[in-house]
Amino acid sequence: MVLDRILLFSTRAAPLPAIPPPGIVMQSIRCPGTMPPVTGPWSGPAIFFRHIARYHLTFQIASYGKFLHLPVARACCTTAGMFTVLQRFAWPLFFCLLCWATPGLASGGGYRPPQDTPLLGIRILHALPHDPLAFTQGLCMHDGKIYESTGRYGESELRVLDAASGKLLRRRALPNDLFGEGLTLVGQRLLQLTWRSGRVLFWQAPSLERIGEARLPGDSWGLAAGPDLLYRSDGSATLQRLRPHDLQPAGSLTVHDQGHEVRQLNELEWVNGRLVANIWFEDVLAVIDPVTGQVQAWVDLSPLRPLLWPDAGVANGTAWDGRNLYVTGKNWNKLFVLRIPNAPWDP
Ligand SMILES: [Ca+2]
Repeated sequence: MVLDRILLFSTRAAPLPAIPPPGIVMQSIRCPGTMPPVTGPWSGPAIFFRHIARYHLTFQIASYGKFLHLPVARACCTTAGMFTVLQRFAWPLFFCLLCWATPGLASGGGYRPPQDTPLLGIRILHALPHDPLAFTQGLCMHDGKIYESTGRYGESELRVLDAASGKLLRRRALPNDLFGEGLTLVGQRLLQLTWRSGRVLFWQAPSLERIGEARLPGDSWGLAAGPDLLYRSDGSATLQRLRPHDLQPAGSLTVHDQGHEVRQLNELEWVNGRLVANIWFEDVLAVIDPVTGQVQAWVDLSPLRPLLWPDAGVANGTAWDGRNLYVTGKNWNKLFVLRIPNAPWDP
């Protein structure tokens, strides 16, 4: 999450392609041999380098394309201007050089779905507007409303949106020392995690009246409510089960796919007896068996990326209304309503 803050440079919005008509299933093609799962001691650096490379090469450098002409040339004519330009481009240039110097890491890093696990396409029903300033950390739905938790110190909020229009209905600011994270509903009570403060905030839905809080030690990323238990992610491959009435631990669930642990589990959603998880920095959703931890399928969100503005961050935010999947991300300008053909949660 800290990395996101470093990476979110201000860039200019570019024209976006139109949303395709609802009937079209969008699915990328697997490239055999190019998607190995990364394990072992190099997996951490590999993931890190690839994420950096993806951000800067795909978005930042592309976004700066127009900027690289006259303004830069003029700025480079003075020492102060040169310093400003170098300062602005230092991180992209540094990481580009690093990735070019270590092609194995840059191209082979990160988790890739094994070939035997289904990779599902998406059908976009429609797209709602979404506040591009919302650093989305949690999303859930109830009774025609979308509840959203946003992060960052000094900017974290709890929001309620109209599910039909995406319009912001109400918002509550968190104290400046709290970083909003995962969000779920238990009855009419909203539970909002905070990142490293060990505090869970309770709110009444839909009024967003603050009704209390509880302690919950450790890193908190995502939160979902199953019929009997809550599931909390902390960025590892292991989800913690919690009792919903007192948030006491009730075991854990390690998520794996074809023998490989699936790390960076982030925002969560309970969908018809399955857990659906965002993976930090990946445009996929993992569909997880909540008993065994096995990934039953992956949902490919990469077709959404070209429909977003250039500053859109990672996919993070999944909610289920009983029929459709609502998907957004950090600083996304859209909230998509999706159907997933052949999903494991279908009857
Ligand atoms: Ca969710």
